[in-house]
Amino acid sequence: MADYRKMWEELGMDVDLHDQLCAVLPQAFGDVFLSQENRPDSMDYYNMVVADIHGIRPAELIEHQKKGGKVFGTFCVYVPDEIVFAADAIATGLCGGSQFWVPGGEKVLPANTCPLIKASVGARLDRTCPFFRIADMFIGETTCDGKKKAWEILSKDVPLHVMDLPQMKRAKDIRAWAEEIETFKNVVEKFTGNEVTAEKLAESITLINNKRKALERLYNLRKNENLPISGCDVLLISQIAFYDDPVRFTQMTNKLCDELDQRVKDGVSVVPAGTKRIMLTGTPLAIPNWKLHNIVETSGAAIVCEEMCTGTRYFENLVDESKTTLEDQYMALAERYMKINCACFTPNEGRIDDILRLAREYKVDGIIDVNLKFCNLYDTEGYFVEKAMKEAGIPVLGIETDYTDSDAGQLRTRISAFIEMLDNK
Ligand code: BJ8
Repeated sequence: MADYRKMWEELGMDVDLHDQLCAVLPQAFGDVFLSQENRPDSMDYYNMVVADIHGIRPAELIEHQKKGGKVFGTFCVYVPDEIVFAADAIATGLCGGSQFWVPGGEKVLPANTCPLIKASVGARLDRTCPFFRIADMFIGETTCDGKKKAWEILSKDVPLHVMDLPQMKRAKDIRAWAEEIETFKNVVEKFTGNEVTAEKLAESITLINNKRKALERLYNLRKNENLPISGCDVLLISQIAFYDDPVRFTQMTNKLCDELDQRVKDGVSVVPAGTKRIMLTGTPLAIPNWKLHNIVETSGAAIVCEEMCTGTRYFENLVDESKTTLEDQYMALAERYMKINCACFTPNEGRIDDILRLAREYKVDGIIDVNLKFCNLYDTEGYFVEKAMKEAGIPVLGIETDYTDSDAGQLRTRISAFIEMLDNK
């Protein structure tokens, strides 16, 4: 890793504490990713991005700020990045996925808060993540109660705008979300001093759609019987999508897909024929949360799809590019974003339909429904997920986990038993 200490010091980070994180990440990355056999050559790009995760992209964001640009940090896939890029600003994901940040969050949040929220708050307050230092403004949203309260705490430390996400999907809720997107545009314009015109917004809609298309292309390749790429590698790419430069990310992901196309033609697979195909559903897996993928894929199965925000919920459905006025573009954005099926909505039957459809498309043998500890939304919705899968005859295993490694042994036992059951079916 290049030496970015000076940059981190200038960001006001706790560099000594941050060193502890830097000390463990390379080992974890090597264990999970570099130990895999027959990885596509094009994974080199993503390896490089992660190896310098707190260096390369933060340095680019700082360069952007030096030229007068702003950086917005987001925590949810409902927040439309298109608005940010249309104002010549940059959006970057901020969700924390490491146990390293959790104790910092627990200093101000109840212990029975989900680890994603605790890690995100801890990363900011402990000053151990450059992205959390660089972002000029954080954008929260009213998805779950834990996040709503966390925004109140974070807003004492950093400028923070909260988007009021409706919790139902009636026509009036979609209109309300379009209005909220307009309000967001006004906030972004004021903060950046840059006007968002219909032309600029059309450009950024295409920019983000292109990223979605590249991810969809990558996911479609996993539908092949011969699996050209592991679930671990696709998870890493999905995680990087949240903060990498969108143009470069799209190019590199399409380049990877070209290589995978060739693999499919040549009948190359990263797993032996007959390996059981698993889909994960549930709460997001923020970087560097690689625990479950690693366990599943070192227990004899392959992950072929993630019905998650670090997965299909991030890229499915495009924004209509044909609109030429801001009013129509807000509505087109609202319609696309309200097709995401997060458990914070009620009812949320669309998510069950998605899971059933994805299970068919990706020819999955079984589903693991994942819940981050203390997420009531996805935990409760697990009831419907399990019921629907049982009715459809798809084996399902429900698990709850956090960011610690303390349950890794137990998870491995349960997941191995599940895979064995699939093997014997
Ligand atoms: S669209 S899943 S990114 S809200 S896991 S913090 S819900 S208690 S992350 Fe999410 Fe947007 Fe929904 Fe996706 Fe709360 Fe649950 Fe924690 Fe969650």
